[in-house]
Amino acid sequence: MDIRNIAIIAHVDHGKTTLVDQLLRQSGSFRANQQVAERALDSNELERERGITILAKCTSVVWRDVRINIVDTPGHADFGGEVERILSMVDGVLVLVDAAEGPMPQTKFVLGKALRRGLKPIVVINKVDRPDARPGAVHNEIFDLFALLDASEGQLDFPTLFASGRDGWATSEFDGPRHDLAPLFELIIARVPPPEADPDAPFAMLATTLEYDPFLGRMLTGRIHSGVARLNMPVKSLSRDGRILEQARLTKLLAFRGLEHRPTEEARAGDIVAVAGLQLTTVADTICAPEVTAALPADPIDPPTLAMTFSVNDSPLAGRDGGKVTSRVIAERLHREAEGNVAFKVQENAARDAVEVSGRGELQFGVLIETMRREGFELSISRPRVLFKSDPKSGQRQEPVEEVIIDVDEDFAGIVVDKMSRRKAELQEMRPSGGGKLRLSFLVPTRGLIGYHGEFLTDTRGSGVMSRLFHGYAPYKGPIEGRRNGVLISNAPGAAVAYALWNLEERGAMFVSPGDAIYPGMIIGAHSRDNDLDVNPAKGKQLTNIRTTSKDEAVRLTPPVQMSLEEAIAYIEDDELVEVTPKAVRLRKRLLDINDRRRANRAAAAE
Ligand SMILES: Nc1nc2c(ncn2[C@@H]2O[C@H](COP(=O)(O)OP(=O)(O)OP(=O)(O)O)[C@@H](O)[C@H]2O)c(=O)[nH]1
Ligand SMILES: [Mg+2]
Repeated sequence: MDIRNIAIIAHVDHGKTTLVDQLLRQSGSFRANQQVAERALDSNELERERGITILAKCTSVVWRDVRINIVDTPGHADFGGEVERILSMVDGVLVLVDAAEGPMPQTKFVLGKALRRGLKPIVVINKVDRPDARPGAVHNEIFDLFALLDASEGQLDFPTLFASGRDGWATSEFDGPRHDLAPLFELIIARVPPPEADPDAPFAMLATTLEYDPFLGRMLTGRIHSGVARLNMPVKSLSRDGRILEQARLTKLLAFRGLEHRPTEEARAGDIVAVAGLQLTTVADTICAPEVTAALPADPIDPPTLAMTFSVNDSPLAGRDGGKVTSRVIAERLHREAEGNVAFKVQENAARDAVEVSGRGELQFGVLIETMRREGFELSISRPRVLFKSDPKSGQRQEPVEEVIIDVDEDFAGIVVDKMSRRKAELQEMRPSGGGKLRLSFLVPTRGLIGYHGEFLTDTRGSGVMSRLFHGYAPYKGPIEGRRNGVLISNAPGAAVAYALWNLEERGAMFVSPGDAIYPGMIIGAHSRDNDLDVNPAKGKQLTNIRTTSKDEAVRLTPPVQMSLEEAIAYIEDDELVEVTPKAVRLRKRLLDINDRRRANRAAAAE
């Protein structure tokens, strides 16, 4: 059968997974009565909850006797390291751009990678149904972006479709007929070249993504570069530098058919398949017949930019919710994660009571921690640290820098520019983006962005949109001020009392509600001043002989600040920790004892 391999790339939320739903549906990949969830490919629990794609996934549809393998990619920059490798297994890309938002940082990033690989993209201006769509202007912006990214003549001549992935239509003229996605299927078959692959050479494929299947174990997905893969055939694997990693058999061979992974006996060069049976092989390694000697060329995996320490939960409330609490089970779990997820590196400290995990972004860490707490783990998490590099020539210290694009109402631009420049951001561009909004672009050290997102939402009353993307390494920019407020620290154990919280409200915003468990050293609120304050949130009203009316005792409390896991991690300072259990996320001082903290502060002041 004729084959086409394509990837769908775009900025986060521009509608990739929704479009795949419709491609599956309109190609007749579902049975007539099959119940299919919306964004069917976002199949894992956290993907469904958060409405984002975390792992790239493969599917395939048949259109007029041509099999089209489709790879849906994550749009969020934290998971974007995968996209580059995925482009190595396809011969064409659909670049989706939201008809209202236009090209965004991740569009530029993934498009740049696709153009450099020599792929000729098909542009889909998506969500044309949006009332604020501006397809004409967006089309021009996309052309400018291609030019900016040094597209070749052939690439600049890109075909464009106007579409609503959600409503299931695409058309080559903006005012053309809005029937179905046939124009998109036709364009894919006409414009994407069939894979160039030699079925007569020995078998070789590059492992491109890795997943754990509860039944089959380690599953490696890739495009068969040459030859034929057969069930149970003996294979070996080679690392990028050509070392032999292991010898094994292909105990499972799976083809992607709609939403299913279908076992198959044989697959030929050019097709995308998943294989099982290898234990040590990972992404960017070559799986091949025993007689092959050279590894296939592969891009190195992006280095991590952020690190966090995971340690045992040693708060007084430890062990109440979770069954998995010891440093040994935590370390084992993290090692397993790093085996299956190439974006993470894991290292135990010398004392073996904490594990340093390095990765790429706060969201990526958030997803890992959330997964672990659902599995019953309790953890203490430190503030993320940026990983520095030293310039090989000058030995100068370098730090990761990100490109940040912010859309805000004009009224909020001042405060955003002010806050960003305090975080050592450089304003690159400021221009109107329609509807009284401004689009600001900055280059800013990753260090400066930790913890900014929550503040940004408050400053712009929730109306601002911010997106960020790894830009590169630049010379260290000097110290950046941290959180400006101190915190309110409990000096009592027990449970928070409404009356006490009501009295504390004038000191700052609370993080706890009446009845919540507290302990000495736990952070229960933000202080409105810059110093930390020890307070007693458990202190009730003095009872007197004369009973007051019950009305008098019912205090009205401002609802507490509810932080998500990621917000909590971004909020804390170096001398603080986030306590994570299956049921709770609490903030605490690293040193719980007030005297220990005083001593540490004195020592720090003396230095
Ligand atoms: N108006 C409109 N909304 C759409 C369309 N396609 C998708 N959406 C909405 O846009 C949101 C994001 O859609 P997804 O398909 O998850 O986007 P995605 O590009 O896969 O997102 P990530 O994988 O997280 O990068 C959802 O709320 C969709 O309902 C469309 O054609 N029109
Ligand atoms: Mg998606």
